[in-house]
Amino acid sequence: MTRNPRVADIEIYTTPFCPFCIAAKRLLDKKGVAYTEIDVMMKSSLRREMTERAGGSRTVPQIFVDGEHLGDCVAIMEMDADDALDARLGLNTVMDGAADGAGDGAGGR
Ligand SMILES: N[C@@H](CCC(=O)N[C@@H](CS)C(=O)NCC(=O)O)C(=O)O
Repeated sequence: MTRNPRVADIEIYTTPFCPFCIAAKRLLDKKGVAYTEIDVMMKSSLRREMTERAGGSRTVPQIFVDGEHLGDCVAIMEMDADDALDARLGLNTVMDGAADGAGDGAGGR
């Protein structure tokens, strides 16, 4: 599901029937970013790993970008509401050719 190969390395720890996980994944899908899902349902070692990496947070989902803890579902939704999520996901890079003058400059002086 690599739709944007330039975005950061994103990991999300989940369990299968968790509505917050579904909502978080839906938001990441909407952003068009690829992510690695780590199902901790039957794996206490992975749940422990998640909690350690997330600074003690025990609930799922927990989302990481380039190895750094981003937060839980509500956290990424709040970041998105503040227009801060795209940059954290590596989506604010200038697209090749996309910024070529179409709007700027036409009526410059
Ligand atoms: N505020 C959290 C709530 C997450 C939450 O409550 N997750 C539930 C599953 S939907 C959970 O992890 N419950 C404890 C557990 O499953 O051990 C968020 O936004 O992600």
